[in-house]
Amino acid sequence: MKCRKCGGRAVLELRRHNTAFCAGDFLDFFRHQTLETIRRWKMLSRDEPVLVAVSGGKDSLALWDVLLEAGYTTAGLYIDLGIFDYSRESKARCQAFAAGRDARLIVVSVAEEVGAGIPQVKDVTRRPTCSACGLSKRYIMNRAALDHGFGVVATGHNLDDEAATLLGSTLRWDESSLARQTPVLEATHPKLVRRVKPLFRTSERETAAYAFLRGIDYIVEECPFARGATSITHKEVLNRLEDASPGSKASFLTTSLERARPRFQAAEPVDLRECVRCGQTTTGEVCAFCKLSDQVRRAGEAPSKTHAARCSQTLQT
Ligand code: Q46
Ligand code: ZN
Repeated sequence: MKCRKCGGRAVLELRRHNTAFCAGDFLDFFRHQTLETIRRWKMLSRDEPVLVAVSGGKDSLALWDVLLEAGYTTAGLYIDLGIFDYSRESKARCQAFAAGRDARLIVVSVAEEVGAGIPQVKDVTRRPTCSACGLSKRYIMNRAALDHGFGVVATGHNLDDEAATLLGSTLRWDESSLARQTPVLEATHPKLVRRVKPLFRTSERETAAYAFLRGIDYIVEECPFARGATSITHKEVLNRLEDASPGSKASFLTTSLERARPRFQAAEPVDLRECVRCGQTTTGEVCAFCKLSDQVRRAGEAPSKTHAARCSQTLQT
Protein backbone atom coordinates (compact mmCIF):
# COMPACT_ATOMS: atom_id res chain seq x y z
CA MET A 1 0.00 0.00 0.00
CA LYS A 2 1.40 3.39 -1.02
CA CYS A 3 1.03 6.84 0.48
CA ARG A 4 -1.48 8.78 -1.58
CA LYS A 5 0.62 11.91 -1.26
CA CYS A 6 4.28 10.95 -1.71
CA GLY A 7 4.11 7.37 -3.04
CA GLY A 8 6.22 6.09 -0.12
CA ARG A 9 5.22 3.14 2.07
CA ALA A 10 1.86 3.83 3.74
CA VAL A 11 1.47 3.11 7.46
CA LEU A 12 -2.25 3.83 7.71
CA GLU A 13 -5.18 3.21 5.41
CA LEU A 14 -8.24 5.43 5.84
CA ARG A 15 -11.05 3.65 4.03
CA ARG A 16 -13.51 6.42 4.87
CA HIS A 17 -11.39 8.83 2.85
CA ASN A 18 -10.39 6.15 0.35
CA THR A 19 -6.74 6.96 0.98
CA ALA A 20 -3.54 5.89 2.76
CA PHE A 21 -0.61 7.84 4.18
CA CYS A 22 2.99 7.43 5.25
CA ALA A 23 3.78 8.61 8.80
CA GLY A 24 4.80 12.18 7.90
CA ASP A 25 1.90 12.79 5.53
CA PHE A 26 -0.59 11.30 7.99
CA LEU A 27 0.58 13.73 10.70
CA ASP A 28 0.10 16.61 8.23
CA PHE A 29 -3.33 15.28 7.28
CA PHE A 30 -4.36 15.00 10.95
CA ARG A 31 -3.21 18.53 11.79
CA HIS A 32 -4.86 19.95 8.69
CA GLN A 33 -8.16 18.18 9.40
CA THR A 34 -8.20 19.46 13.00
CA LEU A 35 -7.31 23.05 12.11
CA GLU A 36 -9.76 23.05 9.20
CA THR A 37 -12.54 21.89 11.55
CA ILE A 38 -11.65 24.70 13.96
CA ARG A 39 -11.76 27.22 11.10
CA ARG A 40 -14.93 25.97 9.43
CA TRP A 41 -16.91 25.76 12.68
CA LYS A 42 -15.44 29.04 14.04
CA MET A 43 -14.37 27.22 17.20
CA LEU A 44 -11.35 29.30 18.21
CA SER A 45 -9.80 32.59 17.26
CA ARG A 46 -6.04 32.97 17.13
CA ASP A 47 -5.80 35.60 19.85
CA GLU A 48 -8.06 33.81 22.35
CA PRO A 49 -6.45 31.59 25.01
CA VAL A 50 -8.00 28.13 25.14
CA LEU A 51 -8.31 25.75 28.07
CA VAL A 52 -7.84 22.16 26.89
CA ALA A 53 -9.53 19.57 29.08
CA VAL A 54 -7.10 16.65 29.26
CA SER A 55 -7.77 13.21 30.69
CA GLY A 56 -4.38 11.60 30.01
CA GLY A 57 -5.90 9.65 27.10
CA LYS A 58 -4.87 9.77 23.44
CA ASP A 59 -7.58 12.11 22.18
CA SER A 60 -7.20 15.04 24.53
CA LEU A 61 -3.39 14.90 24.53
CA ALA A 62 -3.33 14.66 20.70
CA LEU A 63 -5.60 17.72 20.56
CA TRP A 64 -3.42 19.68 22.97
CA ASP A 65 -0.35 18.70 20.93
CA VAL A 66 -1.90 19.97 17.67
CA LEU A 67 -2.97 23.27 19.28
CA LEU A 68 0.47 23.82 20.82
CA GLU A 69 2.20 23.01 17.51
CA ALA A 70 -0.12 25.41 15.69
CA GLY A 71 0.82 28.23 18.09
CA TYR A 72 -2.41 28.60 20.07
CA THR A 73 -2.14 29.99 23.61
CA THR A 74 -3.30 27.11 25.76
CA ALA A 75 -3.39 25.68 29.25
CA GLY A 76 -4.37 22.12 30.10
CA LEU A 77 -7.04 21.32 32.67
CA TYR A 78 -6.80 17.97 34.41
CA ILE A 79 -9.74 17.01 36.62
CA ASP A 80 -8.65 14.52 39.24
CA LEU A 81 -11.65 12.21 39.67
CA GLY A 82 -10.04 10.23 42.49
CA ILE A 83 -10.56 6.92 40.65
CA PHE A 84 -7.78 4.83 42.18
CA ASP A 85 -4.75 3.96 39.97
CA TYR A 86 -6.57 5.15 36.85
CA SER A 87 -6.56 8.75 38.12
CA ARG A 88 -3.02 8.57 39.50
CA GLU A 89 -1.64 7.29 36.21
CA SER A 90 -3.64 9.57 33.95
CA LYS A 91 -2.63 12.60 36.02
CA ALA A 92 1.04 11.60 35.78
CA ARG A 93 0.70 11.37 31.94
CA CYS A 94 -0.78 14.87 31.77
CA GLN A 95 1.89 16.30 34.06
CA ALA A 96 4.69 14.67 32.00
CA PHE A 97 3.13 15.93 28.73
CA ALA A 98 2.89 19.49 30.07
CA ALA A 99 6.39 19.45 31.58
CA GLY A 100 7.89 18.12 28.32
CA ARG A 101 6.41 21.06 26.39
CA ASP A 102 6.77 23.72 29.04
CA ALA A 103 2.98 24.10 29.01
CA ARG A 104 0.74 25.17 31.87
CA LEU A 105 -1.42 22.50 33.52
CA ILE A 106 -4.22 23.36 35.94
CA VAL A 107 -5.28 20.50 38.23
CA VAL A 108 -8.64 20.49 40.00
CA SER A 109 -9.69 17.67 42.29
CA VAL A 110 -13.29 16.46 42.49
CA ALA A 111 -12.66 15.40 46.10
CA GLU A 112 -11.83 19.00 47.03
CA GLU A 113 -14.81 20.39 45.14
CA VAL A 114 -17.51 17.86 46.10
CA GLY A 115 -16.11 16.46 49.33
CA ALA A 116 -15.37 12.98 47.93
CA GLY A 117 -13.88 11.32 44.86
CA ILE A 118 -16.09 9.71 42.20
CA PRO A 119 -16.02 6.17 43.75
CA GLN A 120 -17.37 7.55 47.05
CA VAL A 121 -19.86 9.80 45.24
CA LYS A 122 -21.12 6.68 43.48
CA ASP A 123 -21.71 4.98 46.84
CA VAL A 124 -23.70 7.81 48.38
CA THR A 125 -25.87 8.96 45.47
CA ARG A 126 -28.44 7.10 43.46
CA ARG A 127 -27.06 8.51 40.21
CA PRO A 128 -25.19 6.17 37.86
CA THR A 129 -21.43 6.69 38.31
CA CYS A 130 -20.86 8.17 34.86
CA SER A 131 -23.76 10.57 35.29
CA ALA A 132 -22.32 11.98 38.57
CA CYS A 133 -18.86 12.04 36.99
CA GLY A 134 -20.04 13.78 33.80
CA LEU A 135 -21.98 16.36 35.80
CA SER A 136 -18.92 17.08 37.98
CA LYS A 137 -16.60 17.35 34.97
CA ARG A 138 -18.88 19.78 33.10
CA TYR A 139 -19.31 21.94 36.20
CA ILE A 140 -15.60 22.00 37.07
CA MET A 141 -14.58 22.68 33.45
CA ASN A 142 -16.81 25.74 33.28
CA ARG A 143 -15.88 26.97 36.73
CA ALA A 144 -12.12 26.52 36.16
CA ALA A 145 -12.33 28.36 32.83
CA LEU A 146 -14.13 31.30 34.47
CA ASP A 147 -11.77 31.33 37.46
CA HIS A 148 -8.67 31.36 35.23
CA GLY A 149 -9.98 33.82 32.62
CA PHE A 150 -10.63 31.46 29.67
CA GLY A 151 -13.63 32.05 27.41
CA VAL A 152 -13.46 28.65 25.74
CA VAL A 153 -12.79 25.02 26.71
CA ALA A 154 -11.73 22.45 24.09
CA THR A 155 -12.35 18.76 24.71
CA GLY A 156 -10.98 15.69 22.93
CA HIS A 157 -14.31 14.08 21.95
CA ASN A 158 -13.73 12.21 18.68
CA LEU A 159 -16.03 10.94 15.94
CA ASP A 160 -16.57 7.57 17.64
CA ASP A 161 -17.55 9.26 20.93
CA GLU A 162 -19.92 11.66 19.25
CA ALA A 163 -21.56 9.08 16.98
CA ALA A 164 -22.06 6.73 19.97
CA THR A 165 -23.62 9.52 22.04
CA LEU A 166 -25.90 10.40 19.13
CA LEU A 167 -26.95 6.77 18.69
CA GLY A 168 -27.73 6.46 22.43
CA SER A 169 -29.81 9.67 22.43
CA THR A 170 -31.62 8.61 19.25
CA LEU A 171 -32.50 5.18 20.63
CA ARG A 172 -34.14 6.93 23.59
CA TRP A 173 -35.37 9.90 21.49
CA ASP A 174 -33.87 12.05 24.22
CA GLU A 175 -34.86 15.41 22.78
CA SER A 176 -32.86 17.63 25.15
CA SER A 177 -29.65 15.61 24.54
CA LEU A 178 -30.27 15.76 20.79
CA ALA A 179 -30.71 19.52 21.05
CA ARG A 180 -27.54 19.96 23.11
CA GLN A 181 -25.13 17.74 21.15
CA THR A 182 -22.99 19.96 18.97
CA PRO A 183 -19.28 20.50 18.24
CA VAL A 184 -19.66 24.14 19.33
CA LEU A 185 -21.74 24.82 22.42
CA GLU A 186 -22.01 28.59 22.49
CA ALA A 187 -21.89 30.55 25.74
CA THR A 188 -25.53 31.55 26.11
CA HIS A 189 -25.07 33.13 29.56
CA PRO A 190 -22.31 35.35 31.05
CA LYS A 191 -21.46 32.54 33.50
CA LEU A 192 -21.00 29.98 30.72
CA VAL A 193 -17.91 29.51 28.57
CA ARG A 194 -17.97 28.16 25.01
CA ARG A 195 -17.23 24.43 24.65
CA VAL A 196 -15.72 23.09 21.43
CA LYS A 197 -14.78 19.65 20.09
CA PRO A 198 -12.16 20.08 17.33
CA LEU A 199 -11.74 16.29 16.89
CA PHE A 200 -15.39 15.51 16.26
CA ARG A 201 -14.68 14.57 12.63
CA THR A 202 -11.64 12.45 13.53
CA SER A 203 -11.90 8.75 14.30
CA GLU A 204 -10.50 7.09 17.42
CA ARG A 205 -8.16 5.09 15.18
CA GLU A 206 -6.75 8.31 13.73
CA THR A 207 -6.12 9.92 17.14
CA ALA A 208 -4.45 6.71 18.36
CA ALA A 209 -2.21 6.71 15.27
CA TYR A 210 -1.37 10.40 15.72
CA ALA A 211 -0.51 9.96 19.42
CA PHE A 212 1.61 6.89 18.65
CA LEU A 213 3.50 8.53 15.77
CA ARG A 214 4.11 11.68 17.86
CA GLY A 215 5.47 9.58 20.74
CA ILE A 216 2.83 10.83 23.17
CA ASP A 217 2.76 8.75 26.34
CA TYR A 218 -0.97 8.37 27.03
CA ILE A 219 -2.95 6.10 29.33
CA VAL A 220 -4.24 3.10 27.39
CA GLU A 221 -6.39 1.60 30.16
CA GLU A 222 -10.03 2.66 30.26
CA CYS A 223 -11.59 4.07 33.41
CA PRO A 224 -12.76 1.04 35.49
CA PHE A 225 -16.30 2.45 35.50
CA ALA A 226 -16.42 2.35 31.68
CA ARG A 227 -16.68 -1.45 31.72
CA GLY A 228 -20.07 -2.63 30.56
CA ALA A 229 -21.18 0.91 29.63
CA THR A 230 -23.86 0.99 26.93
CA SER A 231 -21.77 3.53 25.02
CA ILE A 232 -19.26 0.72 24.35
CA THR A 233 -22.01 -1.43 22.81
CA HIS A 234 -23.07 1.54 20.69
CA LYS A 235 -19.48 1.97 19.50
CA GLU A 236 -19.29 -1.72 18.57
CA VAL A 237 -22.52 -1.52 16.57
CA LEU A 238 -21.28 1.59 14.77
CA ASN A 239 -17.95 -0.11 14.02
CA ARG A 240 -19.83 -2.94 12.30
CA LEU A 241 -21.75 -0.43 10.22
CA GLU A 242 -18.51 1.39 9.39
CA ASP A 243 -16.85 -1.87 8.32
CA ALA A 244 -19.70 -2.67 5.97
CA SER A 245 -19.99 0.87 4.70
CA PRO A 246 -17.03 3.20 5.36
CA GLY A 247 -18.15 6.74 6.18
CA SER A 248 -21.37 5.68 7.97
CA LYS A 249 -20.38 7.16 11.33
CA ALA A 250 -19.39 10.52 9.90
CA SER A 251 -22.51 10.71 7.77
CA PHE A 252 -24.79 9.73 10.70
CA LEU A 253 -23.29 12.52 12.81
CA THR A 254 -23.00 15.29 10.25
CA THR A 255 -26.45 14.81 8.73
CA SER A 256 -27.93 14.83 12.23
CA LEU A 257 -26.13 18.09 13.04
CA GLU A 258 -27.31 19.67 9.79
CA ARG A 259 -30.88 18.39 9.62
CA ALA A 260 -32.11 17.07 12.96
CA ARG A 261 -30.46 19.18 15.64
CA PRO A 262 -31.90 22.57 14.56
CA ARG A 263 -35.40 21.13 14.96
CA PHE A 264 -34.74 19.68 18.43
CA GLN A 265 -33.04 22.92 19.43
CA ALA A 266 -36.04 25.02 18.38
CA ALA A 267 -38.35 22.73 20.37
CA GLU A 268 -36.21 22.86 23.54
CA PRO A 269 -35.61 26.48 24.57
CA VAL A 270 -33.54 26.62 27.76
CA ASP A 271 -34.07 29.32 30.36
CA LEU A 272 -30.84 29.67 32.34
CA ARG A 273 -30.41 31.48 35.64
CA GLU A 274 -27.75 31.56 38.35
CA CYS A 275 -27.73 28.98 41.12
CA VAL A 276 -28.67 30.73 44.37
CA ARG A 277 -25.91 28.80 46.13
CA CYS A 278 -22.83 28.88 43.88
CA GLY A 279 -23.71 31.33 41.10
CA GLN A 280 -23.15 28.84 38.24
CA THR A 281 -25.89 28.38 35.65
CA THR A 282 -28.90 26.17 36.22
CA THR A 283 -32.49 25.83 35.06
CA GLY A 284 -33.83 25.64 38.63
CA GLU A 285 -33.04 27.35 41.93
CA VAL A 286 -30.09 25.23 42.99
CA CYS A 287 -27.77 23.62 40.45
CA ALA A 288 -27.29 19.86 40.16
CA PHE A 289 -23.68 20.11 41.36
CA CYS A 290 -24.68 21.84 44.61
CA LYS A 291 -27.34 19.16 45.12
CA LEU A 292 -24.73 16.47 44.55
CA SER A 293 -22.39 18.11 47.08
CA ASP A 294 -25.26 18.24 49.59
CA GLN A 295 -25.93 14.53 49.15
CA VAL A 296 -22.26 13.74 49.77
CA ARG A 297 -22.23 15.95 52.85
CA ARG A 298 -25.41 14.42 54.24
CA ALA A 299 -23.91 10.97 53.78
CA GLY A 300 -21.20 11.96 56.24
CA GLU A 301 -18.32 12.48 53.88
CA ALA A 302 -15.99 15.39 54.59
CA PRO A 303 -17.65 18.62 53.43
CA SER A 304 -16.05 20.23 50.42
CA LYS A 305 -13.96 23.13 51.69
CA THR A 306 -13.59 24.76 48.29
CA HIS A 307 -17.22 24.48 47.32
CA ALA A 308 -18.55 25.45 50.75
CA ALA A 309 -16.36 28.55 50.74
CA ARG A 310 -17.63 29.56 47.31
CA CYS A 311 -21.26 28.99 48.28
CA SER A 312 -20.98 31.12 51.43
CA GLN A 313 -19.23 33.85 49.43
CA THR A 314 -22.09 33.84 46.93
CA LEU A 315 -24.68 33.99 49.69
CA GLN A 316 -22.94 36.95 51.33
CA THR A 317 -22.67 39.04 48.17
S1 Q46 B 1 -17.67 9.30 32.92
FE1 Q46 B 1 -17.65 7.21 33.67
FE2 Q46 B 1 -15.80 8.34 32.13
FE3 Q46 B 1 -16.20 9.28 34.58
S2 Q46 B 1 -16.68 7.40 35.67
FE4 Q46 B 1 -15.05 6.88 34.25
S3 Q46 B 1 -16.15 6.13 32.47
S4 Q46 B 1 -14.26 8.84 33.65
S5 Q46 B 1 -15.34 9.26 30.22
ZN1 ZN C 1 -24.71 25.58 42.48
